[in-house]
Amino acid sequence: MQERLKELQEEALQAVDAAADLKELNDIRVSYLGKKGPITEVLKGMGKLSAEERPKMGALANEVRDLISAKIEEKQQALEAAAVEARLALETIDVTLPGRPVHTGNHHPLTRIVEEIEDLFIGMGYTVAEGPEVEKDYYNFEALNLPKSHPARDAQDSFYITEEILLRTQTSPVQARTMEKHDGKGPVKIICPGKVYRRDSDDATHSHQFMQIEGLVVAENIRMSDLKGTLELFAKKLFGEDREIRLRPSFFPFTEPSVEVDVSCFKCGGHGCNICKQTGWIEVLGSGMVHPNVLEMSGFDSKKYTGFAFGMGVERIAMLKYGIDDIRHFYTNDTRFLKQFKLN
Ligand code: 2U9
Repeated sequence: MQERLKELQEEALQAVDAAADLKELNDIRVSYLGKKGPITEVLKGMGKLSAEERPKMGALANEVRDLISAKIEEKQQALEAAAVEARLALETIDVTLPGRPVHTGNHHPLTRIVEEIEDLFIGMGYTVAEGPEVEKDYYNFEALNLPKSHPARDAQDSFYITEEILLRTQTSPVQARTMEKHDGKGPVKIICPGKVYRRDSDDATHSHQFMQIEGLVVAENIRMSDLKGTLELFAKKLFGEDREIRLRPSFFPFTEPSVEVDVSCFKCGGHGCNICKQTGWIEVLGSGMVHPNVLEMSGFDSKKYTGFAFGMGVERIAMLKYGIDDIRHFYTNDTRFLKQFKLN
């Protein structure tokens, strides 16, 4: 019996040693130490032993069982540690490998210009006002001193929904609506960015849809010098501190007097080059003192209040600033074009 126990011990320890994984090890535990295992089987024969030998054999059997059990435990820990090691090796991150680049988008060049101009005017105390793109003839034309028969309407032919409703040709109706809401009380100090529409043939410099930013200030004692100072600051901020502006007389139905505003050429500094067509000046916006008719139609007393207004095409500003040669680049969504306006 003693020999049989030693034999079993030897066999079990070898099996434990050879076990390749936790499942195999568990099978060994069940087969050697389980209730139907060979050790239990041997112990069943103890009845045949003398009273003297029985406790010795019992002690030996327990010793063998404990030894096998301890070896299994030891092996289990070793196998578990090896499994963790293997997993760690598999999941090792090579920190010296360059990371995968994350492709991020960027703002559209027109958005960039609009936000830059908005920030500039917000800094001067203006608020940003928006309004509908599908507009009433009244706000788009009538309230801006362009009655039905006015010849200047020809220059802004639009897409009509009905006789009285059209796609706005300028953002000026937003100013007219804002003034109306003010109930004849100043000050009004707003800029209005947005899309506008005109019946036009598209080419490198014309588009039937484009963006404008217009501004309006109405208060007591607003003078032409306020207009000039504001636009000079605008030109310097957008095109460089060394820029100067020049006002040329012009005509707009909604302003009187009206001026076109040129900025000294940012490329040649005013000496003459291909950008400024050898003149030293580049036209960037239109402006003027708000026509008394416009003030009155929107409920302001033109004897008490005066104001100035200005308007610019955002595409034109962006084309000048970034050297873009075709307005259609803005609308065709070619990522090779758009990516060039990524900051940093
Ligand atoms: C109100 C009163 C006056 C807005 C103005 C211009 C001059 C102007 C053009 C620039 C290029 C339009 O995009 S463009 O084709 N705009 O020259 N706009 S003054 O005057 C207003 C607007 C609203 C109530």
